Amino acid sequence: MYRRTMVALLIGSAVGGAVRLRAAEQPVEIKISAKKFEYHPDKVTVKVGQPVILVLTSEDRIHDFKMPDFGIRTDIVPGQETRVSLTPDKVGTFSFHCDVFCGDGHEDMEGTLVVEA
Ligand SMILES: [Cu+2]
Repeated sequence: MYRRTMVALLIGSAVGGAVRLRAAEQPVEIKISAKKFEYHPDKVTVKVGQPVILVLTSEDRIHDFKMPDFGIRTDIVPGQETRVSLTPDKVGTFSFHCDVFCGDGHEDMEGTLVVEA
């Protein structure tokens, strides 16, 4: 009984390790464009532990990308790509929003990052 449990644990950790290794090989690039007063896409889904590079652009003026749950805050300047590396280490739904006042709809400029197990 004890032995069987140990074998199951070993197999379980080997499989988990393989998945983690494969996920770590190649970051996934996710493009998000910003304009008054929205992000496109405004919902992004990723896997926990999967390295991600957010490629942020703006179509009109300076916006911002702030995601407090992951300690991210960066300006998004028109005409350039802003790249942010992120490896989500927790499952859940996390919001991001604009942190630079950009006009009357600024307060509604937000989106969500869904991190799946
Ligand atoms: Cu704004």
